[in-house]
Amino acid sequence: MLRIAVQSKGRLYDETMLLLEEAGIKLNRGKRILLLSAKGFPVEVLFLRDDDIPQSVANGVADVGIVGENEYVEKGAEAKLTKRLGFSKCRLSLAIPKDEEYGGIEWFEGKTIATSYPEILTDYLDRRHVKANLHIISGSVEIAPGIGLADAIFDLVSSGSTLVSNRLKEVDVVMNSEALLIANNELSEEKQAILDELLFRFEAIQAAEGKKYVLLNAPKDKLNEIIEILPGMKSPTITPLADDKWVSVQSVITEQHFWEIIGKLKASGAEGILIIPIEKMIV
Ligand code: PRT
Ligand code: ZN
Repeated sequence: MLRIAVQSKGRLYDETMLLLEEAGIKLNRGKRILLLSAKGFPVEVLFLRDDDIPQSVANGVADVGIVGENEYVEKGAEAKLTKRLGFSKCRLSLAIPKDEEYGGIEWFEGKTIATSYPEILTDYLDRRHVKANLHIISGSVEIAPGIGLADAIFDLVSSGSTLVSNRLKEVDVVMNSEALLIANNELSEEKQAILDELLFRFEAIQAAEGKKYVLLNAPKDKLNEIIEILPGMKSPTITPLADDKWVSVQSVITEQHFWEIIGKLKASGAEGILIIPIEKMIV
């Protein structure tokens, strides 16, 4: 049995649960809200505050955990970074009042900075030989300058709109963050085997992300031109049709270049183009 710690509610919750579900981990909804076992896979899920996940994994209360990189680095917990999961992306940045002139990191010398990430910030300022006072608060950091509690803030930013509405501007990105899968340093062989299977499933899900399966009919005399347009996994599958002047072509395309590719295919004489979502991809 592998115990996975996940955030009980908040910004990581939805995508974490979706990822687990796509990996075939269906939870037995029971009365015990803190700990749920999965159906058909030897995993149980422990719901915690994100702040507690790195430590729980380090001390073995949980075997693995899904947590933001910001929390993992801040807590300095002795747990292995096993996989970057690519969601809940944000950055930890220094921000100052919008009308201040900013010439560089020296601006912060002697200033008071409000933050919930004192470890990461202290380390960053020390390396740049800047001495500042930290005001440690756990929520609503962005209002601190406006109410005179601090000169600046060091906090998570994603769209930047919270900064704008508090008349602040981002002046230095200290680190980027995304959700991580972290693991205890001393997993038993049995737990490691379950984790390996889980990683295999996560990779299949990630590989399929942003990819579509395309099926189309191509006139044989245009086949080479059409194959050139389709960047398949290896090469496209080609099957004959009842009309021997035509063939069916199947391949995988990325969403990024989707409309561009479809436009070129049509212009090259492809017909009956079908686009199908891909759920998992084992490469
Ligand atoms: O209750 P618990 O302790 O579990 O949750 P929490 O309140 O500490 O964390 P939560 O749910 O807010 O965030 C969980 C994780 O999501 C964070 O640790 C980050 O790894 C990640 N994440 C991604 C974010 C953001 N984006 C984000 N934008 N966490 C917080 N924010 C906040 C930020 O602090 C600021 O207040 O959103 C605001 C900024 O957003 P923008 O879009 O206006 O820039
Ligand atoms: Zn938290």
